[in-house]
Formats: sequence, structure tokens, C-alpha cells
Amino acid sequence: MDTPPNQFNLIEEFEMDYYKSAGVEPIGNDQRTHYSNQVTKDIIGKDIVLIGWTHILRDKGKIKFLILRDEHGTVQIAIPQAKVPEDVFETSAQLKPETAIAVHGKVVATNQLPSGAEVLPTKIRILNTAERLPIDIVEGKVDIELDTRLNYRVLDLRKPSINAIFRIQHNLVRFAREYLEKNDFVEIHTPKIVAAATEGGANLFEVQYFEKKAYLAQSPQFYKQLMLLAGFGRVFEIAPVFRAEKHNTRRHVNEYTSFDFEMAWISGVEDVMRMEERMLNHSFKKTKEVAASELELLGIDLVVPKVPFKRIKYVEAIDLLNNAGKDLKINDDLDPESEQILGQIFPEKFGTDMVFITHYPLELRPAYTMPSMTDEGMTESFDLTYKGMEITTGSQRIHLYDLLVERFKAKGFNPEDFTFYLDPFKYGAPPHGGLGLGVERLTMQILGIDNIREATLLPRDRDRLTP
Ligand code: AMO
Repeated sequence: MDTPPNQFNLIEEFEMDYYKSAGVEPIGNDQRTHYSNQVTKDIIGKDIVLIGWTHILRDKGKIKFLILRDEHGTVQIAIPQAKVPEDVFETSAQLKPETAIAVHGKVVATNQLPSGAEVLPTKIRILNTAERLPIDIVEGKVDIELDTRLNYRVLDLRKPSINAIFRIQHNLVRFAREYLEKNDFVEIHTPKIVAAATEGGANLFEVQYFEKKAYLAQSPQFYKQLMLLAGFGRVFEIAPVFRAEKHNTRRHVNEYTSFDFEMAWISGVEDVMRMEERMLNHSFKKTKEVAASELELLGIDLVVPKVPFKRIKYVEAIDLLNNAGKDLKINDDLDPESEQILGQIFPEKFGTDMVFITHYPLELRPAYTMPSMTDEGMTESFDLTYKGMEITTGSQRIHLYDLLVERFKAKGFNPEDFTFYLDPFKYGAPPHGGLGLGVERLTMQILGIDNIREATLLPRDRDRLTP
């Protein structure tokens, strides 16, 4: 970790009254010099300033141990009455869990901690007081019900092991984006208030848009395609999408982060899968490196999937499932139970838990999906399954106007309702394809999280609109 960023001293005289009436100190007098994870044997004897929260306070009478938590972990502050100024000892007695504090002190050696170092304070300043917490956020305390935790999500996220989930998620997205940028993709931002469904009408949220009816976008599907027709060779978008799923399940939320990319001039759907497997390989590899401490905290040994990922056809997946006791016919959806069974079969049979399932039936795929030239009744499409769950859907798209209109009609849509999307295909649309990856699903599968809400910063489900 780099050295902490400097704060600016912006405390004006007139602001002081606010601090005085709250009984706390302005932060401007405390320039943080180190993060908790930088307090090691290497800096013994140094005078430092730490800023953070009172995580744990152990009162042993003549000595108190304060565990200070900041953005990068925890550090022990030893407060022996005989060795610290009197006011420091007195202030430490006022500390409650989650009091915001600045600690000035000297780094000293200790053989009781793996870091080999702790801090002997010369000054403790209270930056803000904390009321009694409604939930426990110290590791190892009794598990609190998820719903209660989500009610207090802001405090819940202070718990290091919960916070770590989203630092890992940040890195997964960051390095996937990095890979696309290196490969000439342009980041775009498309409307989320839209006039038509892209993935079928079943789970659309309606919006009153002045005098008209509009919808919340289920996917940037049409717009990311149109931007290729607009002359961008490759585009991506990482943004919220909305699905009015009526039932609460462990793998659905009503708003999630969709990681979409779309690429022009492909020779087939294989190009899209190749881009995805390389992007994920890069993202996993870099995340394993950069988020090593967060992964360790969660006890996760992140296995970087080898390129190329295994590919099997939909019909082969159906066979595997039927051999395992299911009774599926062609055109049946691979339901969550089927995905889970495949999640057990794949590692045994193919030695991997990252598998592309390709060539889904026309009936199961949206109207914009390219029919297969090799497999009758099937499409040039795929899902990526990871540890027994679909995390990505993708395909080659139809770029030929007449075929596109025909497929829209075949799905029961009136092409007139989609002219804004269909018309541009009359003017030399490039062959193209792309995919949508669920960021929360990717995170939950990597971290072995059972419920998608835990991998969603502020989840929206059938019953939850706050915080
Ligand atoms: P699809 O509808 O399969 O495809 O969605 C793509 C991926 O998004 C994730 N996902 C969800 N995550 C959380 N909660 C939900 N309710 C939810 N629904 C879907 C899954 C899924 O694989 N336009 C196409 C993509 C494309 O072809 O480019 C689409 O949206 O990880």
C-alpha cells in the first residue's frame, strides 16, 4: 500500500464551535502518516500518526489494549498507565466501540503479534463519538441474520471480512476493464430509461415517463450493438440493470451490475468466448496478486482458470444431466438444479469448474441471437458456468436486416415497435457479438458466498428498497 494521502488543513475559526459542542477534535491537526498494515518491525522507533476506529478495547486495569481499525486492517495500541501521559490514559477510558480517533505515538517492538510491532501512544484525540452499535462487527462474534445485517449495511460493511468482499469485487472489475482497454474497447454509458424490452417482457419494470410508458433497462443490449453500428469497433459498459424478478432467490436481485462487452468484425461466436476467457484469466491473476490480503482474510485460495476454458454443447449438457438422473428434453431450460449438478460433474469429468455451454436452441435465446449454421435449430450462443452457476450469457448477433426482422416476428414481436433498433441494420451493419456478465454472481462464486445479496453492496430485492 502507498503512503496515506495528505489531508488539507481546512479548519476555519468559525467551524470550531461545531466541534466544541460535539465534544470532539477537528481532524486537521492530525496528519495521518501510516496505515495500520504499515506498522511493522521495519519502523520500530518511528513517531507516527494513525487514524481510524476503536475496533476493540481490552481493559486490564493498569494497561489497556486498543485495537485501531482503518481502511487497511488493524493495529494494536498498548496503553500502560505507567508509560503514557496521564491524559492519554484518561482519554482511552472514554473510548467506546467505533469511536473515531487519531493516535499519535511511537512504534515499539512486541513478540506477541505477528507484525512484531505495536504503538505506544503520546496523544489520543477523539474525532467523533459513537453510539452503542445495533449489530456486532468484530470478527468471530455470533453470526447475525443476513436481513438484520442488511438493515444496518453501512455498519455491516465496516467489518473487515465484509469490506473485503467489495475490495475484491473492485479489483475483479478493475482488471477486467484493464484487459478490455488494452484490447481497444471503448467504455460507453447508455440510457437506463428505455422504450422497449431487450430480453423479453416477463421481468420488466414499468416507469411513468411524463405522458408515456417507459421501462428500466434489463440490459444495455440494443445500445451496445447500435454503438458498433455507429462506428466504434469494440465497446463495453459496466452499469446497473433492472429485472423485476418476482421471487426472492439466492441468485437473483432486482438491480445488479452488468458487465457487458460487444465487438465488431468477429468471424464467429468463438471470438467472443476467446476474449472473455482471456479477460477473466487476466482479472483473476491480477486480483489474486493485488487483493492477496483480502482473499487470505476470507480464506479463499483463488484458482486462476486456465485458458482455453472447456467448451461443451447444450445437447451434450442435456445428455450429462439425463445420465445423472434428470429427465430433460431438447429446448428445456437448464434450471438452477441442473446447473448445480453440472457444477459437480464438470470438475470430475473435465478437471475444471469454468465451462462454456454453447449452441443453445433458438427457442431459448432472444430474437437478436444468430441462428447456427452448423447445428439446426440451435444458435451461435453460449453461457459461461462457474462452480455450478451461470455467470455470463453471450452470442453472435444477427447483423443481417431481413433475418433480424424475421426472427423478431418469429418471437411474436411487432418490428414496428423496434424501428430505432432495427433500422440502422439497413446500413452496412458489421458482423458482431458480445456478452453480459453478472458482477455479483462472479463475486459470489469466487468467494463461495451462498446468497447473492452478500455480494451486492446495497441489494434491491422484492422486499428491500433501503438502505
Ligand atoms: P442474461 O439475461 O442471461 O443476458 O444476463 C446476463 C448475466 O447477468 C446475470 N444476471 C443476474 N444477476 C443477478 N440478478 C439477476 N436477476 C440476474 N439476471 C441475470 C447473470 C447472467 O449470466 N443481453 C444478454 C447478455 C448478452 O448476450 O450480451 C443478457 O442480459 O450472471
